[in-house]
Amino acid sequence: MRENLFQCPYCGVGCGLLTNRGKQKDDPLFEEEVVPAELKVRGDPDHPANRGLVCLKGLTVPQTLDKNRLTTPLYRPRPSEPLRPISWGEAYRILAEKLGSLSPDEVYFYLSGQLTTEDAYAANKFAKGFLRTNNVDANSRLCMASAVVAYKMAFGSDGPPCSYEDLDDADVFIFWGSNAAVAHPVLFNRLQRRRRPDSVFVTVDPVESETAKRSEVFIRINAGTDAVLLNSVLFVLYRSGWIDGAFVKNYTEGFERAIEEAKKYPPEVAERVCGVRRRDVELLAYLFANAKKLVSFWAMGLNQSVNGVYKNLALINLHLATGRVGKRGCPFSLTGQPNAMGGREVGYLSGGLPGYRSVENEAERREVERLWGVEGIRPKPGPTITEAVDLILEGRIKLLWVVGTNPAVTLPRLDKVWKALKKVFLVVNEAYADADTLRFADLVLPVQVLPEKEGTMTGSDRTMTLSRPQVSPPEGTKPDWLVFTELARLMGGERLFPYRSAAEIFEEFKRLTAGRLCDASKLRREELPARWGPPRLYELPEGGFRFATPSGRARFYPAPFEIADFDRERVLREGLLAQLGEGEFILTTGRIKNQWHTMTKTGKVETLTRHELPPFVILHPKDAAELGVDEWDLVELDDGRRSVVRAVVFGRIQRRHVFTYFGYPLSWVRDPVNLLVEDRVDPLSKEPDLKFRRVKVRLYRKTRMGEL
Ligand SMILES: Nc1nc2c(c(=O)[nH]1)N[C@H]1C(S)=C(S)[C@@H](COP(=O)(O)OP(=O)(O)OC[C@H]3O[C@@H](n4cnc5c(=O)[nH]c(N)nc54)[C@H](O)[C@@H]3O)O[C@H]1N2
Ligand SMILES: Nc1nc2c(c(=O)[nH]1)N[C@H]1C(S)=C(S)[C@@H](COP(=O)(O)OP(=O)(O)OC[C@H]3O[C@@H](n4cnc5c(=O)[nH]c(N)nc54)[C@H](O)[C@@H]3O)O[C@H]1N2
Ligand code: SF4
Ligand SMILES: [Mo]
Repeated sequence: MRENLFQCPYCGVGCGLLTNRGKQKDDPLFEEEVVPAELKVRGDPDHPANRGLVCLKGLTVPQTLDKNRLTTPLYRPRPSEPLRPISWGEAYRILAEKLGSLSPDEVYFYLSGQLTTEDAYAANKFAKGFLRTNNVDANSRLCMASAVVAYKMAFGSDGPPCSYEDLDDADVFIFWGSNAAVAHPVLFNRLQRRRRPDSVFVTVDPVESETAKRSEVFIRINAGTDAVLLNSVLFVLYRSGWIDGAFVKNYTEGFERAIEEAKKYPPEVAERVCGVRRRDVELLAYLFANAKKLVSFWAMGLNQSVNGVYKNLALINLHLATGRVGKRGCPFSLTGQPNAMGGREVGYLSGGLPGYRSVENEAERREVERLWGVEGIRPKPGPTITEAVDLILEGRIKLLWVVGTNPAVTLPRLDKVWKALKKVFLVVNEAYADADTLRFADLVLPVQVLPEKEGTMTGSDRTMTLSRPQVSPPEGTKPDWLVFTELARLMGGERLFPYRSAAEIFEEFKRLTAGRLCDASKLRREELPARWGPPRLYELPEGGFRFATPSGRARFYPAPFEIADFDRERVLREGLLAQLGEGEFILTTGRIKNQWHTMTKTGKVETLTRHELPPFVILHPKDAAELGVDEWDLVELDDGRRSVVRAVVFGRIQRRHVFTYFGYPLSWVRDPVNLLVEDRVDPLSKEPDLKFRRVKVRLYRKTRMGEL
């Protein structure tokens, strides 16, 4: 066991970080008590995810640990009163009483891909196994839900088909709706280092992102239209005779139906709808047909859309059509959060159970009941988080317990969310006193963060890392798993929650994965980091493939284009930008390099905030000229219901598009952009359309840089 190792608590690359704490307990440098100010971090040269690399966010983790921490539970008996400190004992009593007085359907848990596997497991078991409610969802719903559904539809499971080793000998990389240079920096640097003269990076994005700038080819696409371009590429592959007939015949099903749909999107349609050039469609087809090994990465530019699952499937179709699963390539979904993968393994979305199981599958449900020693796990998935907001407003959910996420900024339709957070009895497990959601909280429980506590997480390529505690946590705080454990015991759940350590939860979790696709039962905690499953999940040792579908074949799907805010047929006929009236734009959103979401951690690090721009929106200089605005002028974005004001920076963004960061905390802006973002969702994944909104843009006020 590496005593001085922990996993970076930020992105899904899952870097292993080493500290100056001494290597082992018998190491003379080893210290039991280290304070954050003395903690130093570097990349672990032996960790398979980063091999010694680290980015600025990872490097500055120690500086996030000792600022503005919560150290005692807080409570207010009435919303009109301020929060005041109470003891843990009182907090548990209040919770036990509340939970005891409500029916399971009136309680809802909103969890996070930033929790350790043990934290997430305990919370999920508390809800689904102890209270017996499936009213559980996680911020992964806003993140990788579409990828999960598409992977399952195409391959029969949502285990990513390949691993980081598969990146080392590929020559073509496509970043489709992924700004990996910013969002997955160590992964991107690893690719950069291996870049050869013949390798090609392609980025498909409405904005010339950092990733686009570092790519040979940048395809500037209209937001929301990816399914058209992807289908068009399939059409060109087909027409050019570039389909890998043997792979399609031997290992897939459904090709004909997918082609029938693709035929509706010849390159002229992609030109018109997506605003791309015909030769870019042909280039993509050429690369899929002729690369030695082609890996496509995608992230939120595909997932966060009403068309999210079909965008994913249309991309997977290209890989299946050209046999690019395995030695010759891979469709690789980049997970965002450090333990979104662990969340999948634990089954913390509304329909999941541990070991990639589902509440709807009777046999799987019974198995978990037997392993947990409970009866009556509900067979129906609970509502998703956006549905839960409506149920709160209708008065049907009365208690909301938020763990490891900051919905007051990051959920769509914030006007509604704020009303709901005011109405519900809101419990928040949180580490920082300035986290935005606390403004609405009735009960606050102060928790520990990594690397103060022990826990495991699974990174994008299924590598599990054990984080050992590196500093002593602030007094008065507890790890999330312990909160659920102690409360359950108080409520009569000693048998279900016997845990004295995170390690005991991990052992139980492992048992629940035995014999499942994500089988981690043989991984020894002391030997982590290690990956579950073979490097290529569906490739057989003797050659060939068997996918996790009933037939063992991967499945093509027809992947039709859908769009919100516009008439689909007119968009197909006349193009997207042609639909925009005067002053109308398409708003899209995403990340910035040095901040992590709502900045509760990265906002406290001087090195990271020093160079941050004031809250900005990217605008094309020609559009700015038409609006009569200069760089740094303030513009107002308005969806007819609410408006948001931002400073203009010029960028190479698709015409009639604007881009802004969604994570500004309420201490930076009174008007987070998710006031404008709708809560409509993809019908299959229920993932919200977080990157697409028709808005009006107008000059708000002329400024000079110095004023801001
Ligand atoms: N620095 C930093 N890194 C992070 C995070 C962070 O907060 N900060 N968060 C982590 C998390 S949880 C996640 S989920 C990942 C997200 O990682 P990414 O998905 O890579 O990040 P985003 O900036 O949200 O979106 C990527 C790109 O999608 C583009 N885009 C918008 N609409 C469309 C569209 O319709 N089509 C296409 N093709 N592209 C579109 C945006 O312009 C943007 O450049 O990042 C992780 N890493
Ligand atoms: N418009 C728009 N909206 C978006 C997105 C977008 O691209 N565009 N992206 C979406 C995506 S992909 C994501 S992942 C979400 C992210 O949205 P959130 O998850 O809401 O954002 P964070 O700031 O990461 O919030 C994490 C919170 O948990 C706290 N925390 C940290 N560690 C721990 C811990 O161990 N235990 C507990 N209990 N708390 C802890 C932090 O202090 C912080 O308050 O935003 C989504 N919203
Ligand atoms: S790449 Fe991601 S996991 Fe690695 S150090 Fe940076 S933020 Fe942390
Ligand atoms: Mo995410």
